[in-house]
Amino acid sequence: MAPPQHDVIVIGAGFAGLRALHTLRSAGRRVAVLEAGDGIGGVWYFNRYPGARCDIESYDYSYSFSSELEQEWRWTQRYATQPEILRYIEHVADRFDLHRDVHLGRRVVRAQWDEAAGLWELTTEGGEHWAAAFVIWAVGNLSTTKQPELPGQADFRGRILHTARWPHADVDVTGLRVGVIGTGSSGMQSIPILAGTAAHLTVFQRTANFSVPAQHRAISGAEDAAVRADYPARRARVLASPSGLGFRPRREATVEVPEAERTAIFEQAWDGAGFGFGLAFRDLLTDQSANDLAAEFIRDKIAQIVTDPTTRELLTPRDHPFGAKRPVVDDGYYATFNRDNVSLIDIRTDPIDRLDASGIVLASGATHALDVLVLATGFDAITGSLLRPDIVGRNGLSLRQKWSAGPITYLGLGTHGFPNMFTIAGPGSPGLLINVLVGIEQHVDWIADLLADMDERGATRVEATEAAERDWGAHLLARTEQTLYPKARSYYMGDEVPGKPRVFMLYTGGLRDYRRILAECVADSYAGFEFDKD
Ligand code: N01
Repeated sequence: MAPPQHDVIVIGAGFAGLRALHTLRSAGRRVAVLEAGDGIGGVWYFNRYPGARCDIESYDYSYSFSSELEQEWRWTQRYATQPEILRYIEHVADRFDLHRDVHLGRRVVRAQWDEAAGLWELTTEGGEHWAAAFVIWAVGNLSTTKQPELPGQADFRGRILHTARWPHADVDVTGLRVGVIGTGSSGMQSIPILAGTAAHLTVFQRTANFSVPAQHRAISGAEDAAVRADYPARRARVLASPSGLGFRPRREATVEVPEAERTAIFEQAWDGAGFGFGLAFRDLLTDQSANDLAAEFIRDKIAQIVTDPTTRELLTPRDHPFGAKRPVVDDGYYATFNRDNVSLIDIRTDPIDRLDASGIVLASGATHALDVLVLATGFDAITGSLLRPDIVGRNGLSLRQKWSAGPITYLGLGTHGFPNMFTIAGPGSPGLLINVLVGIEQHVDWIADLLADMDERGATRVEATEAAERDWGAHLLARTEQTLYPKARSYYMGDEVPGKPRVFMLYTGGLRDYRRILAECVADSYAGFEFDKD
């Protein structure tokens, strides 16, 4: 084999992969990014469904590494829409000349560590071979779509669309009968928009979900100027906050706050905080009584909004704590069910049996004629895109084998048996429990520093030790047990895919603690990692 042309291969050209390319290339490394899609942007390239937008404020869901970039980009909305985010990503790629090292249409299907050569050898779906000393998986937590196998799908004469594989050309549902399966963020964001033009919209709901209003608004020139003048302080507030959103939860226990004051705090958060509603108090995800109060507040809101009693009850979440399953930030979701052209079907009590030529047939025999069926059914989350390729480490150990009972990592960055391999914002890290942009930048900078440290040591190989990842696993479990997360069936726990191991896959201790732990690891000469030269 010819000598490799690259020091580092990064898989994925979303926010994480592009940041890794820029940072590592700026440090003088030869980097290539392999991207399965036909364009850059990762989830923001693929998730083009109507209403798709971020639920973290635009300024905070942006790169922080360049003050010039901060000053020259103008966000127009409090929560950026998918097209605006994709334009931003394209701008970054042009601005930092990233395209030349991004190779599109390359789905990596195999990665094999060659112990003698000290290289990762990668194979793409098209049969190309790539090699590099280091490999970084920047494949995202929510990128392998879940397409439920519905019997009779081939018979259906209408169109089937997945929210995360939405066509690039406009989809016009004017005058059509539309069905949506799934009421997570994608479903709840798209339902109000689809209802606006469809002749009839039928929502097939399995689990009622908590949602808080996004309170979208345009960003005025004055607000934008104020943010730009204050960017460093804003970034500092984000880094000091537990979730990377810049919100500091109140210190008091929820139940200790007098009822009238507590309700006023919830009202204020409902009216303005968007996703920050969940951070109104510090203990909403650790104390059941506190959580009950927040959940009841939202149930009351639903009761005030939805007029039909049967629909209202169906939309009211009662089977999990607020926030233990990813809550949604919506724009008019509950009110949409007051429209005459919208109906809600409870597929928990009357499951979907099959599709036939004209639409959905339920177990009871009831039929719903459709022209378009939207699958808002989500993803094989967190580990899906890491276990889809065949990743083979030292001594022929495959990642699928190693993670057969759930992901095992050290700090969410490396895993024993897989030298010179890193994951960004994936399992074992805070991942998507925090502002993932902050998590991504933190990981990329940490890896860049580690590689620089290896240069100084004269080391060429780095690998997490077995003991370190065992301790980290125990720490993850201990932190999770302090929370209400295990009380919900969620994709955090692997519940979204039948047969997936049921373990909580992320670090729940928050951004500040995680940053401290990563800094301590560095200060201790990268304790928990082994090098071929110390
Ligand atoms: O996916 P989901 P999503 N039969 O997994 C249902 C991020 N995101 O694409 O709850 C019937 O949340 C499933 O039902 P149940 C965000 O992190 C962010 O909506 O399993 N129903 C559920 O209702 C989000 O959390 C933004 O009972 C089936 C839904 O489909 C994550 O992406 C926007 C089914 C899936 O919900 C994923 O969101 C969009 C089946 N076989 C997404 N399988 C923003 O930034 C699944 N369901 C705002």
